Amino acid sequence: MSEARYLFPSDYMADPAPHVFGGKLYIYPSHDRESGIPERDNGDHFDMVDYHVLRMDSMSQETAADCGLALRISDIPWAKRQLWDSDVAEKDGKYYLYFSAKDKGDVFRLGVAVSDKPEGPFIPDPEPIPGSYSIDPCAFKDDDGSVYLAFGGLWGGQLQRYRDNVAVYRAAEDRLPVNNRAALEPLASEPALCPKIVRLDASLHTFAESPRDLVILDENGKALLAGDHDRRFFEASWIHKCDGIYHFTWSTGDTHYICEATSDSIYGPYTYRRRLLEPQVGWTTHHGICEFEGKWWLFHHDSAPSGGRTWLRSLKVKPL
Ligand code: FUB
Repeated sequence: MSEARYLFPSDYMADPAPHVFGGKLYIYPSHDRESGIPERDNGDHFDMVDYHVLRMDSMSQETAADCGLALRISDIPWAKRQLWDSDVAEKDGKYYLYFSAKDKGDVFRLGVAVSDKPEGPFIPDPEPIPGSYSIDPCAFKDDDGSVYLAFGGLWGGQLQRYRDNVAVYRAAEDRLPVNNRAALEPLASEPALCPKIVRLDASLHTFAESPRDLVILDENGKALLAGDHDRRFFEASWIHKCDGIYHFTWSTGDTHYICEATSDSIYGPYTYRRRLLEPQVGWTTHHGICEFEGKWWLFHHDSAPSGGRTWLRSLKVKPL
């Protein structure tokens, strides 16, 4: 793969979700900022308060254009803090922004906000999506028009609290030291926690079913184990489809890789294939993949321009 280049040097943006709408490439990033909050495993230092949407009319453009403010946390009635990763799906000329934020009880939920334009501004629903939890929604629209969300993230993203969509370890987590969230992952010899996948109903405002496990198998057809830190899911779900095959890609978190698995069914099981991206400067590795102008592109971020401050990240892109 050739070298990545920075896409938006004038501000700190991360977690890129790229999509082509009306022949232009839109990027839905998190908008990093300096909050002064100390760095710790529950992710408090990622304290973002708004979203901007970026646009590329062509990949030959040197930098992405800022389409302006798309949504502020103060306009979301249910949200208290931490606007994390987001993604967008289009249906019938409307654009649905799915985002993660902590509610008034400090629990991560997924929200939806709607606009008539890909760049927003987006109007949020007054409540989070019923039954939603954790972080990092990836919105995938299949060929038949059905829209799915893949989501979930460990530690700061709180997925380790949940089993079968229920927060069984909420109280246990509150009793743990803040830098020991990993204690609620399954034992190393047990199957790893899975990302979740759910189909949205026709309104695109609610789940049509209970979220299911998106299972990732190893080369022997066995579910990846929790101790397999170089491959097990941590956060940053992304789905793209190429030649009828679904590609699920994700971050391994504490080992900082982006990995890829494939399936012939949206729900999986997916089979582990390869590593797509090596660790970058900064703790988080998070990406999005999109076809534009006849090529596939890998968007991601690193913290090199901020001197390694892991909560101040800069967008990058390279051809796949
Ligand atoms: O941007 C905040 C969080 O950092 C994201 O939700 C995670 O995927 C990680 O990139």
